[in-house]
Amino acid sequence: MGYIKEKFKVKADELNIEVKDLVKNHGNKKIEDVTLAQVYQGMRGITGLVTETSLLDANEGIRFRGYSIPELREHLPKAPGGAEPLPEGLFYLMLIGELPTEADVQYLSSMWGRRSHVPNHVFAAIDALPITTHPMTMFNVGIMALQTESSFAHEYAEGMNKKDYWSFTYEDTMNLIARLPRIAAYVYRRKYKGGQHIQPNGMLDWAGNFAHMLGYSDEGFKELMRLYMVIHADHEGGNVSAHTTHLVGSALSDAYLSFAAGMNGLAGPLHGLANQEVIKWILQMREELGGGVPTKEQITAYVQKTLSEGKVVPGYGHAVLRKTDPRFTAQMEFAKKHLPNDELVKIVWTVYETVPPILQDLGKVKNPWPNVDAHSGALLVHYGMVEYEFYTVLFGVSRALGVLASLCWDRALGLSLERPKSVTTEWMKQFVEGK
Ligand code: NMX
Ligand code: MLT
Repeated sequence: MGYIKEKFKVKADELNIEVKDLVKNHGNKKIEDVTLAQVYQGMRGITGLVTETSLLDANEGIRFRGYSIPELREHLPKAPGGAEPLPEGLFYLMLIGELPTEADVQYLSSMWGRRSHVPNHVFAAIDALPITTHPMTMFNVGIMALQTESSFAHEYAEGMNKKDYWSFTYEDTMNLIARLPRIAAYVYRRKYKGGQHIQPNGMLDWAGNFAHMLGYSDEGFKELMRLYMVIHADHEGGNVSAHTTHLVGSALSDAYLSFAAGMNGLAGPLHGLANQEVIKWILQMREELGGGVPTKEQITAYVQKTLSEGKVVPGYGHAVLRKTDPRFTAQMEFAKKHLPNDELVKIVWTVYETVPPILQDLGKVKNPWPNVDAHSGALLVHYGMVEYEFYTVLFGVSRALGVLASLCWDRALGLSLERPKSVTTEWMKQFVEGK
């Protein structure tokens, strides 16, 4: 057993004792009341899940094991000569609950490098799809094809003891994270680069190697990938991709099946697909207005048109956040440092100055501020990645870090099958009438 796995087991044993004690001694404590509106409106605000890896504050944004994004950028180990945090370090933090050392990060980099082999039938499954297939569908077909490699599914079929669930979930997690960049890069190069694939470079870190396999040698793009993979990794447990992975995992579906389910949620336009929608919206606006950086007045008119057509303004609003997303701010800081004169970036910033008051004036939008997806496309286009339908795949590779670290915790804590109660509207009507 590797030392990170041993360390995880020690942490999990400790927390298991605390959780058993909490449930035994405080299990009847009421957390909050649930209203009828919450049941109809996406269960917003109902505390119904435990996720160890991160916690969201509506006004401050995400903290990973207590660390904000600016703190992560300061404290997590960097690549040689780099300034952005390595995602390996964030994964370690989310899994173990402590900041990693340089050695921990190197251990993970080389472990994921060693485990990154993808069997040929996965590529064959992707190749069987028409080239017009959306990259998220290709990505997910690749993940599903890779499920043949699940140690958890194999051991379960052999009659695994429930005490070992965590161990094989851990193995699946490490193998899947190691292989995802290869699958994602394969999808990208197949769809957009004539199938000219690039072999991995075992000397690079996980995100640097991903950038390399995508075909980007620019150090700036590698740095962007490191930051991108860190900031998209986790957003506590209730978001669609995290919650879905957790829910499907609660049926003891293995990490491959659970993560693929989460990725199908990420592919929705109100969730991860919003990153492609943002750049599509901006490019269409720029084209309609004849090029250049539009004025605030022009943007206002374009936003009004979008709203009048019954569409949302992509990249703005959030189910939980009530301020500018710190993930947007981190990308803005990256842009100020590396590409302050980029035209698309300037448009993103002018949209940021223009959209919030318009949404606020609608009187119904609870959060008029930008989310993570409002900025990412402009950065990617700058480095030459213009194929915006691919953007959600990048989000997905990153999201694996958080939701799979959480899945390890789910199995280590022996969390139950998730099965909330549902009722009919007839039941609701009778309840309201006091019957
Ligand atoms: N543009 C226009 N209308 C909006 C927007 C927006 N950006 N955000 C919210 N609204 C509307 C929303 O459609 C709803 O209208 P109605 O009552 O007519 O159905 C009303 O405002 C109230 O919605 P909220 O309670 O503020 O938002 P909710 O929690 O339901 O939804 C989002 C959150 C994120 C789905 C919503 O803000 C949205 O559709 N934003 C645009 C899509 C987007 O950027 N999604 C990415 C989220 C981050 N991620 O990566 O997952
Ligand atoms: C996310 O990163 O998952 C999104 O911001 C959506 C959410 O938190 O609900």
